[in-house]
Amino acid sequence: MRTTNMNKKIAKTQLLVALMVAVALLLTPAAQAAAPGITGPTFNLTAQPAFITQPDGSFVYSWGYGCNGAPTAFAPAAISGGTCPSMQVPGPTLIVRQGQTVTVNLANNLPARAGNTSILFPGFNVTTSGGVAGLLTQEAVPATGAGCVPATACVSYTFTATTPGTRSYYSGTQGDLQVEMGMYGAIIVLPSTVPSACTSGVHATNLTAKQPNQVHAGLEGDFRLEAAAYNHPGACYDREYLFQFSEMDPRIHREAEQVATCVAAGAVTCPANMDGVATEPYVPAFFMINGRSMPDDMDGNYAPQYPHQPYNGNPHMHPGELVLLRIIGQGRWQHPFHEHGNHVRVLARDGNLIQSATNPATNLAGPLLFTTTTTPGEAIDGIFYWTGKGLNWDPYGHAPGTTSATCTPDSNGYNTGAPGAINYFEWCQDHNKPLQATPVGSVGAGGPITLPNPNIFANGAWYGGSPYLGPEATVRAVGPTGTTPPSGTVANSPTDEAGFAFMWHSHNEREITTNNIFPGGMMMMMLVDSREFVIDESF
Ligand SMILES: [Cu+2]
Repeated sequence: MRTTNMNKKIAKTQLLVALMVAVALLLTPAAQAAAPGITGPTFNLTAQPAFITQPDGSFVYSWGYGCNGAPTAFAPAAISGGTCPSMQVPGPTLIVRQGQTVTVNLANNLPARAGNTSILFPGFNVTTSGGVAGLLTQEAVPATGAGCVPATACVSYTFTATTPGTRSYYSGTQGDLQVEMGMYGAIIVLPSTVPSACTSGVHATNLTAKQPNQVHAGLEGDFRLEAAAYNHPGACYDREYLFQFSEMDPRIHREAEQVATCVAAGAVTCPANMDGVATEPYVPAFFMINGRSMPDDMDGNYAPQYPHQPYNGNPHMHPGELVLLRIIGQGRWQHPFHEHGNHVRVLARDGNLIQSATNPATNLAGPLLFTTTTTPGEAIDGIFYWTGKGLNWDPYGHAPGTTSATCTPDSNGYNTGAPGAINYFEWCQDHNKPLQATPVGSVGAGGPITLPNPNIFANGAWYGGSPYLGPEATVRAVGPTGTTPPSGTVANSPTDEAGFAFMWHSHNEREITTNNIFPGGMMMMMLVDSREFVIDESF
């Protein structure tokens, strides 16, 4: 991995240069993420067709679950403007509390030739009512009218949310076709009890207490669903994201559309069902995270341009925070998802917290993963952590010599003595070290990178011209003349994002394409923002 730096507003489509590169960027604060969904414990869902879009301009005929009427509520509460359309891919994220009795009522509004449909909830003891018997569970027959007409067009699934964690749900009927068509989603069970260690100090649910500095007080919302993923002190977290991996073969979708819309005329007869739609050979062309491909996944949740793909994939964090990743393999293939910047510490698989055999109350035993596997049907909860330790340069470039940027190392080397400090959790050994090796007029020892000569390097849209990041980058930039910034240095506004980004992507690089065009597919950017930047995921 090499590093470069960029200090300018960039368009999402320009991010693509960043393959295998950790980049520092400056974005307008316009990207929400979190793990949004709907709350129950009763959910009224419908299965319907619609077209989803891909960044190459394709409209892909798909089937998905959606809300049958308005949901009870949206979560997290800090995100407003939630939508739950009658068809979406992935299906609505169902958010419930451990111990609740969950009921999911499903109406089958798929095309008649799609036949029956159903939902499986692996990991739960499900009782069913209504519908007709199917191979794996009770199924709903195609509706012929509004509501449950016939009555067997609706089916109900009821179960107790016995244990917390992230799990998938998906069609239990003709799964090779229906899951491919988009019939999957996630269920998140929040723990009934949260350890006190997860709601105090740096993990306080009161963000004013958690981040009391002058910029954040009262400004930065809490976008978590809960303060801990499990009732265990090792499961605290500060932010959370849900990523569902899947892939699509457009040939299958095209054939299903042809069957669904076929009109018999004269000698032309139509297939009675989807049995003739071959699901092999399987040649996927779209590789999606939460139903979207890069760069669409970097637009906001509920962005109006994706009426049937409401969820994005665009993680954010401040240094030192614990980021909960909820990852599900929803497709047929396994996608090695690589979180650049650090390994991911696995908390649980399929809602099973991995605890130490000898000291389970305090110690967890999940592995550190270089790539998080996305085994089809499997869900992982894991913690991602990043501080900037060991970079050998100061990724935030706070104003030198000011009291706000004093870095006093704790026993681990981090500036944690004053949670209100703007550079809380900075790695003090690199404090004030510029990115650039021995730059003229810079403060402190030089960093690891030799930047291009400012006289030949075009400063501007991609590179601000300063060897520093952060709000002080411009004023700290000093050119060869000793006092003035390099020609063309682009000023940073203190309120602009000037963070550090890691490309997170499938390590099967065939999968970071969209319909064979690079870049695209399973790719996103983890944006690490120093704390002067308010991460606002509410719009
Ligand atoms: Cu990589």
